[in-house]
Amino acid sequence: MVLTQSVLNGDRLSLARLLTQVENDSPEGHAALAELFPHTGKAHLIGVTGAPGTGKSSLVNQLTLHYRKTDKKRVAVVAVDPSSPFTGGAVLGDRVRMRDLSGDDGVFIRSMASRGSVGGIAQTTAAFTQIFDAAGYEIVIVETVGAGQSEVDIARLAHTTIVVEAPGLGDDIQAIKAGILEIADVLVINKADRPGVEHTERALRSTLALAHPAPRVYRHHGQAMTVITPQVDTTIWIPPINKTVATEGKGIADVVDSIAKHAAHLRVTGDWASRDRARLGSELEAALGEALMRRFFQNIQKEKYDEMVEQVVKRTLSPYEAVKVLLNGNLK
Ligand SMILES: Nc1nc2c(ncn2[C@@H]2O[C@H](COP(=O)(O)OP(=O)(O)OP(=O)(O)O)[C@@H](O)[C@H]2O)c(=O)[nH]1
Ligand SMILES: [Mg+2]
Repeated sequence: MVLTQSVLNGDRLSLARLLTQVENDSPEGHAALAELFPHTGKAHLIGVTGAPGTGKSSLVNQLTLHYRKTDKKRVAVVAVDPSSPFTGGAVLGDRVRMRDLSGDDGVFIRSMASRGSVGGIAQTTAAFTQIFDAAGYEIVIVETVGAGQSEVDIARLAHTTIVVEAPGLGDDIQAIKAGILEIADVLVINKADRPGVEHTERALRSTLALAHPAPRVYRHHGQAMTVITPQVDTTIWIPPINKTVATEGKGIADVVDSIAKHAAHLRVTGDWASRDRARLGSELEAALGEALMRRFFQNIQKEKYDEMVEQVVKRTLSPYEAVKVLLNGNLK
């Protein structure tokens, strides 16, 4: 297919066109995706999530600049905005902040508004990352606002998940509640120029300590001595905490370093492969579920289905029993 070939050749216009086709769930988009799929599996997928306004876009901007300048890596960014009912606001803001990167052929930035995708946000995002991967972007960053399920979805999508916190939002407690720390591979406290950084850091550290008991530190003649346990378990990754001022580009190299260390850890432990497997497995499952639903509705008379809904509404059948009838024709 011509489109696939030009995407593989690095043609930006074709890439943009393909992304739109995939977003619209078009047959051409699906066909191109299938052709590109064998070319995927090379990119490092990085998820960036956190509460609104913590500085995710600013951080992504800086990370991208760093990867371009220092590592000469090609970077693609998908900014998912599930909360915004507008297509303007946040997306435009992101574009403005990304202006340092415009005109760079090694960078591709794409925003995705909440209702922009026909096939569902998680699936479209997964497809986008595959297209970028096939097109030769070595780093693919996905930014989402942490809003419940979306951050779990992103964790499933990424090799490395970065959770961004900021002081003074009172969100250190919220984040812990939402279990966001469970999905974090790297923690970033952005806006480290603001008061309350120490408090946020302390809160994060104590939560992390609960999840990953650290080696004990003893005081001996006033000197801190870390007790090195004989068998240090190298298979356990403890999320590092990095402090940044994204607007000034401070602390970015440390975050890049944490990301690289995490990638190395994934490779050594074999978790890179298992994350790939989990991600592709759940993608397959979602596609299968969708196909089965479609097939089911193609093969059932609308009247029969409506009749089942009616019985459930009347409480003569439970939804569970109704499914049995729909699938088997009777309750057995
Ligand atoms: N003081 C300070 N302000 C920052 C820093 N990083 C970002 N900001 C500002 O915080 C605001 C939000 O930054 P964004 O990068 O848009 O944050 P975001 O998390 O992407 O926001 P949403 O995508 O809307 O959730 C902007 O006004 C930034 O200029 C920082 O390190 N220090
Ligand atoms: Mg943003």
